[in-house]
Amino acid sequence: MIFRNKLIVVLVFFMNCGYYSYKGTLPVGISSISISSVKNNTSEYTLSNLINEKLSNSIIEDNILRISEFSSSDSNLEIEILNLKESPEVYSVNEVAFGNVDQWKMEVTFNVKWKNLITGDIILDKKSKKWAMYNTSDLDMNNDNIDNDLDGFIDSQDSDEFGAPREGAVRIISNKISEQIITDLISNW
Ligand SMILES: [Ca+2]
Ligand SMILES: [Ca+2]
Repeated sequence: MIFRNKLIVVLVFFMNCGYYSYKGTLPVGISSISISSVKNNTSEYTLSNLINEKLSNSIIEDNILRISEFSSSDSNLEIEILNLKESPEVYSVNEVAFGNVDQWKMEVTFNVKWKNLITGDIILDKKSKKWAMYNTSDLDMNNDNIDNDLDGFIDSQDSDEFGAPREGAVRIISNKISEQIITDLISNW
């Protein structure tokens, strides 16, 4: 019986730690967030939806903040996609001679502004960049010999690498942007 009580105490302790792990790093008085529709200055219109969907899901799943309407929220998040660049990344000697490029780098610059709606303070205003690699030969990302998200795992080793080249690059970048925003929200300032 004593053992069982101790076990319960230990369990409650760990459950509390888990629950408060994010809360402890959030700004004082902030428990909810509203997310404005993503402002997208690029012609890659799917970016907005992908980022919004992934970000909202992560905030809910990780129990970071309650998502609510702007009018009843402690804070507001504005995401602006500033630009998208695509540039040739890898040339082989022969291919340069023939003017071919077999890898492209897609790079998206975005800005995140997080505002405390109670005090009017800007908690975070940060510009970042995320990128992905894709092939020009229309191979599936799972079979292109490229580490598309630059995480050290290639093709079948990496569950994030699938789909048509450009489409996959947009998806990978959207995921990276969402992850970066989550990291920024729960980081100390
Ligand atoms: Ca990879
Ligand atoms: Ca790949």
